[in-house]
Amino acid sequence: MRLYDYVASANCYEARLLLAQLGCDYERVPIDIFSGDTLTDDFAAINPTRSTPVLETDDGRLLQESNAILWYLADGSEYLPDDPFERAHVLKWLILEQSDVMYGIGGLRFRLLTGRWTPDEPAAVQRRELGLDTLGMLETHLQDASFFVGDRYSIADISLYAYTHTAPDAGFELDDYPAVTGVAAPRRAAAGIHERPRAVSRERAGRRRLVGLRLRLPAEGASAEALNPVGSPPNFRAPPHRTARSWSGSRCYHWRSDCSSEFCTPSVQS
Ligand SMILES: N[C@@H](CCC(=O)N[C@@H](CS)C(=O)NCC(=O)O)C(=O)O
Repeated sequence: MRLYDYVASANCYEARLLLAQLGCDYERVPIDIFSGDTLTDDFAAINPTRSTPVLETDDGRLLQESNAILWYLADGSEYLPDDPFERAHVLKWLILEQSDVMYGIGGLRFRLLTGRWTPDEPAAVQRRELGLDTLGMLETHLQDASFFVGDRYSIADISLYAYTHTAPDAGFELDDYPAVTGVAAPRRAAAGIHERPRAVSRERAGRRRLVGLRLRLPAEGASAEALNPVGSPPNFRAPPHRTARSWSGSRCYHWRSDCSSEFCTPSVQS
């Protein structure tokens, strides 16, 4: 298997995390979205929406979208329930991850870290409100539950963990969400889940304080190194703004390199 992967993307991190927890061998193909790697014709053939992650199976089939990748990899494993109702709830959380967590936290994080927005401009304020509502929603759910679906860790926990754990990068105070941040250590221990490996947190300690989310790895989880956490390439803070064009039918799409899918949405010109 092969994963086309941008290191600072939490969408990609989801896939890396599950691959590590499943113990899958795979080839990681690093994609640098700021160097134009997603803007080439070769990459368009891999993913017409020009975003990462993309999974390539051993027989050469391609699967795009982080949550679709999670679903495919987890099917038949302990990370995706068999029960149809629980599976539907997993799907519900994957949808909310894209609509609310990624939009309200991930997209805001990207724009603030890259200096495209300042925290007080209207668009950022609007995203922040959504992010706060979303963290509140997650907090409310976790006050009565150890996991997002049923009584065990699933891809819903992985998906929601990905951008939620980067929320301090976007200025969110995770201490305000104790159920999300996991002050309930005894419950975590009872559930047989770890805190995030220290080595993972250390990498980011220079930029923000350590957080110990409750959306945790199973006790038998892979090593911190194998988890290959969300990284920050040197040019992450000051990327050049680039555009590229591709033609599809009679429409011209202008693509902009960004770390959020709604930015990958083409602006259509006649
Ligand atoms: N909905 C997509 C979003 C993926 C996405 O936005 N990926 C970003 C990195 S976080 C990307 O590769 N952007 C490439 C670009 O904008 O050129 C998913 O969940 O996989």
